[in-house]
Amino acid sequence: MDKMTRLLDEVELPSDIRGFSIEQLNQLAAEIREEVISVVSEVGGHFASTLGAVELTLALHYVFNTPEDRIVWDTGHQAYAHKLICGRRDRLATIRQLNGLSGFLSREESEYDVFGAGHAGTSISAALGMVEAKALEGSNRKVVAVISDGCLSAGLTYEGLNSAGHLDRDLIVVLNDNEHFIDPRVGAVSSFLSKQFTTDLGVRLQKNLSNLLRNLPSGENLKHAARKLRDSFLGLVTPGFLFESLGFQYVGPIDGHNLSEMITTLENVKKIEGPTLVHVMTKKGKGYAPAEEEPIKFHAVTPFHVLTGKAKKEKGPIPTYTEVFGQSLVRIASQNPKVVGITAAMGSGTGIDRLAREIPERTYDVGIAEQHAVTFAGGMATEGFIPVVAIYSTFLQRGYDEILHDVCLQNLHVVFALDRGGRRTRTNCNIC
Ligand SMILES: Cc1ncc(C[n+]2csc(CCOP(=O)(O)OP(=O)(O)O)c2C)c(N)n1
Repeated sequence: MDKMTRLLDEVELPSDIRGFSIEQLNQLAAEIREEVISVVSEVGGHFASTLGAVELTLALHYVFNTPEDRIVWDTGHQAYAHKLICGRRDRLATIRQLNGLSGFLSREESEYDVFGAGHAGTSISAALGMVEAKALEGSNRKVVAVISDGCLSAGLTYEGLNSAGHLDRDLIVVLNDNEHFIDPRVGAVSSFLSKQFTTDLGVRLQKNLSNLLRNLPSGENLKHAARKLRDSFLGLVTPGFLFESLGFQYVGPIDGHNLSEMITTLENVKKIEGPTLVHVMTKKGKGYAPAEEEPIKFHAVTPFHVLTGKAKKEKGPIPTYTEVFGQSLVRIASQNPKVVGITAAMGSGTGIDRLAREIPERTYDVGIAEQHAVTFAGGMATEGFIPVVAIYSTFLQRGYDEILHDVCLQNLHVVFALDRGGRRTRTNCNIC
């Protein structure tokens, strides 16, 4: 494609895309992917999650009047496309470098980053706060929280959902479901999402039951009863059941790479009153084959060759701190059957994955749930086990109270292995 005719060159801010046709938006999505691949392959950074969220980013900024309407991204590692169309294209290559763009969301960086992020699970609570403030002011602005499926393992997410169902305001939650965390996803709720849904059973049932309903003989009572039966039945086989029981209206699932479907759905959702959850299915790594095939490896990358997907810098002979930790833990756990390993969704990052491969029955990945990881360890310690809790230092802030209350004050033997304790600057975050 001729660089001079690129649509991306015409886009400085989201308002520039609102007059685009679907065809143009699709072209823009392809150009954004090219740009993200080109920049991240040079400077490294988070990668696969942004590739999966390109169309979602465009649809949101197309339908909602940002920055007046608020889009609250959870975690922020998937927001490179958002940065590109929100005035920061010229600085994308500085991302995660000293004095460069933040790798996550930053209120200092842009008025489009309405809530700073980096730690997972904050979007629903923050967005609900904005909705409530808006209601007190009598404003009509819309507030959308965009949360990925991994964040459904975070306790804070449920505190937000629970409160939202109770307050019953017009909060829109977009669930970006790519069926992954960094590592394979874990937890009862995620298996609920995948088992019940990705089989397509829900979609087929919805279609079949709706057809059946259409062909029923006339008679309002009969139709009403049949509709209720359809909805209750669907509730049992789609994740809608989970969210509806928390007070949300559930919409979806929709194809997160189909701009037309997403735009129509979001336009409709804008008119719904009360808390609404839109379930969007996306593919992590979309548009770059090596990342689609290995989304875990391409979650965050060092510079790589675009043609092969291979890292530019080969790994040296010296083992990393993470490898030494992982090997040592396996050795110690092999010698002592009381030793167990615990991670909070960071198995590969912390090196606990080595223990998971060697002694899976004594390794626990509890999801993005640091607080739970610490108290869970305390519980095991009361029974004579020696839990080794490996958590990046920044995320263990979540479990600080639990360290004091559920481990220290109770004089329990829990080993904390704090990873990535000393390499972070404000903008250069090596966390994940
Ligand atoms: C409190 C906290 N713990 C751990 C992390 C590290 N982390 C960053 S992204 C991520 C996975 C998020 O999965 P998901 O929300 O599904 O997003 P995806 O990467 O699949 O798009 C994790 C565990 C974090 N950012 N915050």
